[in-house]
Amino acid sequence: MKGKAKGMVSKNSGSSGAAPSPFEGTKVWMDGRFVDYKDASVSVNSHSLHYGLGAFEGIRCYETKKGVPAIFRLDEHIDRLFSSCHILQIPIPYEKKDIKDAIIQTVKINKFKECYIRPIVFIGDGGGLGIFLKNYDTRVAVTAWYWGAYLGEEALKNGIRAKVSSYARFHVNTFMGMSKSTGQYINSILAKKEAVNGGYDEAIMLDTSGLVCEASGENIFVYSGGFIKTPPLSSVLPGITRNSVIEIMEKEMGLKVKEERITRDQLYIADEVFLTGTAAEVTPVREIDDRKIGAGKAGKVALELQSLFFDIVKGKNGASKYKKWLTYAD
Ligand code: PPE
Repeated sequence: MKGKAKGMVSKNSGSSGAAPSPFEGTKVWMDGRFVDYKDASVSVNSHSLHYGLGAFEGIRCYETKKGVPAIFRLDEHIDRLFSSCHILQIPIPYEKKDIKDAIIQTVKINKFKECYIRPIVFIGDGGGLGIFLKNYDTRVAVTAWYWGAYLGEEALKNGIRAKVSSYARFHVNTFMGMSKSTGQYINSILAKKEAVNGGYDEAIMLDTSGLVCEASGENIFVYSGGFIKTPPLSSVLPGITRNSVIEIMEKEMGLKVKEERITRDQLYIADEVFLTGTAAEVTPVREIDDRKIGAGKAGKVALELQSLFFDIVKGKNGASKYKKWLTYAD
C-alpha cells in the first residue's frame, strides 16, 4: 500500500527516535459508539486476555481511482467473523449489518484514504474468570490504522526468504482452524519469531503429519508444471485473499488451480511459490530453507497476479467486473 494517510508511521519522526503509535489519535468503535483510542481500554480481568478466546478479522481498505476509499470483500470478512464466533460459541449482540455499518463509519470518521481494519469480538470481565464461562460479556470493537506493505515494499517486488518452521501447525481437532480466533495465533507468533531470529522473513508451517499448511499469517500457493496448487481448506484458514486470487487466476490468467496436499520438498522444486493474505497481499517467495525457488527471484505468475490484484482492489484497469468485491466508504 502506497501513499500517505492519516496515522501513517514515519520511522524518523519523534524526538526519542521511537516510532509513534500508528493508533494514536484514531477513533475506535467500541460496543456501539465511537471513543478516542486512548479511552478504548479493556479490563485487566477480561476473560479473553487470560484465556485467548476471541475472534477477529483483518480487512484492507484501499484508495481507489474514484478518489473514494473502498473496503475489500467486506461482506465475506463479516461472514467469517460471525462463523468464527459460531464455531467458538461466542454470542454476538449485533447483527451483521450493524458491524458492517460500524466498519464503514470507522473508515469515514478517521478520514482514512487507505487503512487496515481490525474488528474484534472478545469477552470482558462481566462474566467473571474461570474456564467455564456461563455468562458471556461479549465486547465488540473496530479499530483501524495505516499499515503499509506487511513484509515490506521490497518483499512485494523481489520476494521473500522463508523457513519451514520447527513448530507444527495445530491439529485440525485442536483449535478449530476455520475460525480466525485470537488464541490460536500463539502458534504463528512462535513460528514467526523463530524464522525472523534465524534471518528469514516468514515461517512456513507444516501440519502434524508433515504436510504444508500455510505461513504464519498467509495462505500458500505453488506454481509447478503449469498448474497452481494450494493446500485444501481442511488444514488452513479459509483466506479471503486465497479465495480472491483463485478466482483471478482462473478467470483472468487462464490457470487451473488444484486444492491438494503439498509436501515440503515439492516446495523446493516448484517453479514459483507465493503467499497471500490481507496484510501480505500477494508476496512472492524466492527462497525456502536456503534453496532457491525457480530462478531465485519473484516469479512471473506471482507478479502478474499481484498486479491484477492491486488493480482490482483499487478499482483500476478493467476491474469493473470485480466491483462486487468493493464497498465504497463514501
Ligand atoms: N492464514 C493465516 C494463519 C492468517 O493469519 C491469514 C491472515 C491468512 C491465512 C490469510 O487470510 P486472509 O487475510 O483472509 O486472506 N492474517 C491476517 C493477520 C496478520 C497479522 O499479522 O495480524 C491478515 O493478513 O490480516
